[in-house]
Amino acid sequence: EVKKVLTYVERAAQCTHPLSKRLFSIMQEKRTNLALSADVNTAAELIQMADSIGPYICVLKTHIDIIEDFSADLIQKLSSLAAKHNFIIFEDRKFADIGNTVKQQYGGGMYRISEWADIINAHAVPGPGIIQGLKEVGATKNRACLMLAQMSSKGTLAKDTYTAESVKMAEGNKDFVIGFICTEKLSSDPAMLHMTPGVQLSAGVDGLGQQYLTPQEVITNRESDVIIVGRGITQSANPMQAAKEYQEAGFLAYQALFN
Ligand code: 6AU
Repeated sequence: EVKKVLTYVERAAQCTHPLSKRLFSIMQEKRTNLALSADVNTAAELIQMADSIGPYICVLKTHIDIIEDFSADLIQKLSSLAAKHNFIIFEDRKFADIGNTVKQQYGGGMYRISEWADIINAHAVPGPGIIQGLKEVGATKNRACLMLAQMSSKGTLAKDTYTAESVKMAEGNKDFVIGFICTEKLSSDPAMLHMTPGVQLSAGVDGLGQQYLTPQEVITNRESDVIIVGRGITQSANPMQAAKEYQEAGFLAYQALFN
C-alpha cells in the first residue's frame, strides 16, 4: 500500500471551511504546527506571551475563565496580536451541555466567546444537539469547532466506540466542525485537523493525570497535525526559546513524514 502524505498546501486546497484553509496556510507560511496553550492567570501575562511567542505559533489557545482580570480590553489586545503575528485564536472552553445551553455559553455571558474566538471545542457526550446549538451562534461568524474525540489524560473514557462516534458526529457537520482534539490521526479526510495536547520534549506525566508524548511521536508516528504545548513552554525558564524548540521539533517531525 502506497500512502501519500499531503503537504499543508495540499491540505489547504482540500478545505471547504475558510478557517481550516487559513490554518493550513499559516502552518506552511510560518513553518509551524505549534499551538501555545497560554494557561496563565492574568491579562498582562497572556498579552506578553501572545506577543513574544506569537511568531512561532499557528494557534494561540486560551482558557479565558482562568484569567483573574478579564476585560474587553484584553480581547481587543489579543485580537490585534493575532493580526500582528498571524495566528488563530482557540478558546478551550470544552462545551459539554445541551444545544440550548451551549448556545448561551458561547454567545453570551461575560466572555462572549463567539465574538473573538476563531475556534472552540466541544465534548461529544451530549450528542449532535451540542453542535447544532454552537453552530447557530458560530456559523454566521465563520467560526469553527473541534470535537474532543480523545483526551490526553490517564483513564479517559473517550476511547473506542466513544471516539468512533465522535468522529462520525464531526464528519456529519463539516460546515462547522473542522477537526478533533485527539491523540492520533482519526479521519482520512485531508480537510480534518488533528490537534494533540499533552506534549513535551520528553514523554512523562504530571501529578494530576496528564500524560505527555513528544512532538515526534505525535506528528510523525501518530500522524496528528498540531501539537498543543502549555507548561512545556509557559513554565520554562525561557519561554521564547522553548517555543522555538517546540516549533522546530514539530516542523522537523512534519518534514520527516515525506522521507
Ligand atoms: O501542556 P499542558 O499539560 O500544560 O497543557 C495542556 C493543555 C491544557 C488542557 O486543558 C488542554 O491542553 N487539553 C485538552 C484540550 C486542548 O482540549 C484536551 C486534553 O485531552 N488534554 C489537555 O491537556 O490547557
